[in-house]
Amino acid sequence: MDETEIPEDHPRYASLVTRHRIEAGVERGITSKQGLIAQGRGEAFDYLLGERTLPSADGAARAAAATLLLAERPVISVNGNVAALAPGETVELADAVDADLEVNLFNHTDERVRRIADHLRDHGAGEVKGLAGDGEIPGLDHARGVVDADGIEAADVVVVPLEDGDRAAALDAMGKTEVVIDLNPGSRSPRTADVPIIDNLLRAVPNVTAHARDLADATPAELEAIVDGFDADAALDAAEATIRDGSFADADDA
Ligand code: PTJ
Repeated sequence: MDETEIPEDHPRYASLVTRHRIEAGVERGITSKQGLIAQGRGEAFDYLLGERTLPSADGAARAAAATLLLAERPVISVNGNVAALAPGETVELADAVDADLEVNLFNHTDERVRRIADHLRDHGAGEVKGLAGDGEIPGLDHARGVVDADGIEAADVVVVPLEDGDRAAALDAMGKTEVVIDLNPGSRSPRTADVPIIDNLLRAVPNVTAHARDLADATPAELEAIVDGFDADAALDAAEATIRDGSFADADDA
């Protein structure tokens, strides 16, 4: 079934569209087969969170927007799942905060990097980094540590949606400020992040863009106040409490 054939009134419409996009990503050589498994894990957490943006995740998205607007060299890291699920939205976020886009893969192949870069360009991206591979994240084996010297290696702020825990820790050790988007509040990467956004990247990416547009005229002092007022541990705790309380069943109250 084509994405357009999924009836919009189907109770699991958003989930079916998401699955279809990941499946299509695998078929096009953009998403890895492991991406299907990651998607399944994500869906389970999304269900437990009520498939909505928690107020705490919205606060994190605003802090992420402020962090990106204050950054000197922000980079958004794109993997096979991000490229399949939200290519246009990711390009829009990069435009809104003047960030570079870099393809950075957990299961690296040059072919997949090229395909993802082309896919982002088809969705309006200008330059896409990740093809040079002339930099490194120290402390990781070669394939996992390959980045561009003028991209992630030189960045001050990195957005890493769906990042693996080891790489999140290695980026942290390099002194990067990290914005992580991940539906699992117990995962190591959001726990390492300066700004963990516990939300589906399909909702989180456009939400950060909306906050960035809203904050476009804010002064550096106003942006810094938003960053300083954000409490990463409280945001993680709020998501975890939602899952533990089973309050996802009351999603309409959010
Ligand atoms: O394209 P590559 O080679 O870079 O590989 C990308 C994946 C995602 C396959 C790779 O990084 C991987 O194996 O990731 P993990 O270790 O399975 O972690 C994926 C995390 O993302 C899990 O914590 C999921 O809950 C979460 N996740 C999955 N889908 C979404 C999500 N978080 C937010 N939005 C989603 N749509």
